[in-house]
Amino acid sequence: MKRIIIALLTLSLIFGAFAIPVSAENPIIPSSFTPDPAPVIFDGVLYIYTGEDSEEDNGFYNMTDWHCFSTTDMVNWTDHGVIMYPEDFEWAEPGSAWASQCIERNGKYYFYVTVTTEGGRAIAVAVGDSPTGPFKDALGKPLCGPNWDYIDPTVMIDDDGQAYLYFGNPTSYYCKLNEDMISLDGPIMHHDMTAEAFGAMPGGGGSSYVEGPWLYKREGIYYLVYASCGVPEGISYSTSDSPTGPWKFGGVIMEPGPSTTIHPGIIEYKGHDYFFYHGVLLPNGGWNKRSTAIVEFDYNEDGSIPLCKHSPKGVEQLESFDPFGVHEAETMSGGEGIKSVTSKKRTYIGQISNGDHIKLSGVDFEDGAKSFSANLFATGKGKLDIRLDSLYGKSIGTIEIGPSVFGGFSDLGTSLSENSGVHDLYFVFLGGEDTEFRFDYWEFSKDGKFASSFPTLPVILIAAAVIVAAAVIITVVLVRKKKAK
Ligand code: FUB
Repeated sequence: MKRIIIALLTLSLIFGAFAIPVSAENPIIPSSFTPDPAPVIFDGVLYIYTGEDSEEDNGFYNMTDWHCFSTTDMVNWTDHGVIMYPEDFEWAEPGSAWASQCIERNGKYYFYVTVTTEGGRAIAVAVGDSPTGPFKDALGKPLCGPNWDYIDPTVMIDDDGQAYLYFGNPTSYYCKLNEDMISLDGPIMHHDMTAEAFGAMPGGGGSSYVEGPWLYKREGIYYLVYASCGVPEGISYSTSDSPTGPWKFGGVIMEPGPSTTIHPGIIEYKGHDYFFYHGVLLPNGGWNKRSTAIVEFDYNEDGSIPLCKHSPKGVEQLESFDPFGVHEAETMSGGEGIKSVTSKKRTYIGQISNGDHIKLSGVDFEDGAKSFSANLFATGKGKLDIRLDSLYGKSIGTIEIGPSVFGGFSDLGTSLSENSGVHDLYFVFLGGEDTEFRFDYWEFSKDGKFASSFPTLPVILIAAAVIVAAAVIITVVLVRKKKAK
């Protein structure tokens, strides 16, 4: 497949643009595996918190860290990088970054996570001053647990200010939180796991509740959405007129199938209702390599939730994307062959090779951008081609990159040809077989100014040769002068 893409890219460079439809919008994040999505709105921005399934298989769920992503248009998402590792809880095991959720109270952000520790799993809580952290372990010990049932926290603050924490597999546990959000107000309770409350497990065997609870309130009704139906999991929901139940089974929202597990989150954003879950659609995806997807739905008049269909199509873009000003390369609606990397210094897109690309949807260039600057690194010679409307579409500018020196990123730029209006935007990387590109941030500008190029290896070698030659000439002249005296 990669060879065909590279051949088509080369043809489009030689013969000009042609349109071949590419990339569905599900899964929404192409640059890492993103299981267990938890959607939350802070200051008008929609964030999701996810785990990260490691490429290194350990035969189970090897989940190295938690990521945070944000959007304002539902299609272009910015990856804020790794926001925490299980190791940030000194008492927790590496690789145990299971499901999470973040909530704000009194200006602080409380990040509830599942980790494994001695004796079982546990719900931990960390605190930060922003939705993207940094977060710090609030307690130095579990908030709940250890207990092998204690996974998948979901938190809700009710209209009267009382906060509730739900979690659990295969039992639904709940407790009240104190206003400090890091201590329990009373004991941990659990529900009677009946078919009336949570539906009947297909084939018998009690209630269909499995795990992954998601608690919220809408128009006076409390909803508990959860993974159900056994393995593979589906998603069901129950309703109540109280945040602690008793719950009444409402129905199935998604039939079992898209993945072995399928972790739910529901939220209303800008007048639309969205159901978040994870499937296995990313290349190399699988039961423990999962990625977030979204379906839009409408509640029925009585508040019931319809059956949603798993689909690669994704959701509609809510507003166009403004490309002016500095943007992270980790902002995208699609892409291929790329990997989000969080180092000590920065989060960037790495592991990019010949033929790989990043896509942004519905980008509004208004009257047109005159220039483009990007912060890039390449291990060999290559280029970044900026294309419109299709992966094989019109090129509006090209930046020659690398080889970069001393492992450093360089600010590079180019002027652009006509690009006014709204377009899908593709950053396409072309280079040698072994060249690796890294991409940190970019900027379109209306004034035609672009960042100047940091000297690449050949330029540095030429500069060094000139300096050495000048030193030799000066020395020779001085020696001759001395002799002449
Ligand atoms: O991702 C690890 C576990 O798988 C989660 O905690 C569950 O909800 C299921 O998605």
